Amino acid sequence: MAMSKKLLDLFNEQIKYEYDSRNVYFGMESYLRDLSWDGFANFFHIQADEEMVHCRYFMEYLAFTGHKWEMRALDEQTNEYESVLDVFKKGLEHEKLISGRIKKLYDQAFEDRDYHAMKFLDWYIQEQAEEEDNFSTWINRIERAKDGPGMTILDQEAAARTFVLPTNPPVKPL
Ligand code: OFO
Repeated sequence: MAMSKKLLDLFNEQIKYEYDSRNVYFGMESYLRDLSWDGFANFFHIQADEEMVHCRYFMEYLAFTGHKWEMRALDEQTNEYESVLDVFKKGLEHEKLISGRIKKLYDQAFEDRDYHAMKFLDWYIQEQAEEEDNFSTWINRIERAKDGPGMTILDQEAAARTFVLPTNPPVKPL
């Protein structure tokens, strides 16, 4: 299945972005583990695992359409933050950046009239809306808890997050 050069390049760039996302969240986990916020740390551990799945779907889509994926150089990530709230705010910022990248991909697929790619990317459009909503909700709740005892309750809630493989993958697994 042919793909334009521009779209192929954006797909490969997205593999790097999703991999970088994993490392952004491992950096956040490291910061939170160091402060013994183990529940929040778990939240970001799971978030990092999900990023690997996002990354993998892009690889699988390329393989499925007869292309080789590339492994591009990753960016260095930090594990320094100011607070739990800061971590979640930076997480939301990061997700907004990724949403922008997905829209760029979609724009290119639209320009190419690559209907199959658009269908694949629909999954990510929905996923990014959910990611942004999830981070915004946690930010609101953490702001309400204001470093009081409510923070411990939120930490315990975050500890319960588990990794669940999506039941509706956008591409057939290899
Ligand atoms: Fe891959 O959604 Fe987050 O970054």
